[in-house]
Amino acid sequence: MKIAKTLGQFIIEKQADFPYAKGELSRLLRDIGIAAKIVNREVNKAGLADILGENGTTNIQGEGQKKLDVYANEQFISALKHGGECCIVASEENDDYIHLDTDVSTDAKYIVAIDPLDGSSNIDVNVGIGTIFSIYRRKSTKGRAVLQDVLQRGVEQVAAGYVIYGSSTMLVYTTGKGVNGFTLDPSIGEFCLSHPEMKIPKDGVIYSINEGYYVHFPDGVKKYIKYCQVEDDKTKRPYTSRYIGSMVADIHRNLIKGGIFIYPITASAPKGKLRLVYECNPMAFIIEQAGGKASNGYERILDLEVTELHQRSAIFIGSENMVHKAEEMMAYFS
Ligand code: AHM
Ligand code: MG
Repeated sequence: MKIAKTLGQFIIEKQADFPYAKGELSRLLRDIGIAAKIVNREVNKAGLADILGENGTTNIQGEGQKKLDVYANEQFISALKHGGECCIVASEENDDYIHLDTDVSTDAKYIVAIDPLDGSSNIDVNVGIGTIFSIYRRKSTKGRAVLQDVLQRGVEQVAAGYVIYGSSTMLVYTTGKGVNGFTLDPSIGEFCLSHPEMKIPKDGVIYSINEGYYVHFPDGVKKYIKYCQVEDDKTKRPYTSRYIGSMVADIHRNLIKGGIFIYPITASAPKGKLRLVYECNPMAFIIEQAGGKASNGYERILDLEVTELHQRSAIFIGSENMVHKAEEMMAYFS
């Protein structure tokens, strides 16, 4: 039997792609992989351990935190702290960013933004959830890193990835040279290369959007949904609708099969629901690297200016031609 390359082996092999690399980014990615395995262990036994349900706390956006949200947040932060390559971690679960370096140790070069457990509403019902991470190099050159080091545009990311805890657990990441996917082999406890050089089809037949909010959508989105539902042999319409309610799982499926995921602005979320720093930028980087497209309906996600840690954005992401079509309809009503 051929033995697949492990994530650790792959990361080291790819280190040579970076002229400035001294191994820090590789170590950082490795640390995230280790934390993902620990979180996976807890997610998998969630029904057995006393870890389901509410934690009794809320995050900055006023959303109730689940015990697993809090657990995953602690695991990733602690892995990054021990690793020593990350000077600041910004998490969707924390009000403010956290310094991992000290006044006397300011050598760490990387900033990590993380959504430790995305798709929280699916935790208690055994449906796929995920982790999303994004890595930047710090820009400031003196002293400790500052907020501006975190508020970089998505186009500045040096790496991004997600972990999907589903029927099997996968880690998918990019360092700007394509996208590779690794499946956790529980028998050896290693992520093994299973999906090399992932490419999203240019066209797809899946659209993913919470249609329950239809009445609150902008006209361009309503028009696009109607377009998806009209019969047309040439474009294989009507498309099929699939919405899990876990961004990672919805986008992962569309990455493999072709499709579009939309979370637009709505009447109740006038700036969109999803967070630019923790969710939209990393997923946009991955999908673009796989040959797809990501926009807020009008502009490329990765070019958007970032002014706040917990900034929200609308997102249209997936197969290039599908996102392009949706943008055309958004432009029609603007
Ligand atoms: P979370 O980070 O609190 O889990 O929220 C993000 C999730 C996404 O994974 C998903 O696409 C979206 O929220 C679902 O929201 P809705 O229930 O409004 O459709
Ligand atoms: Mg999230």
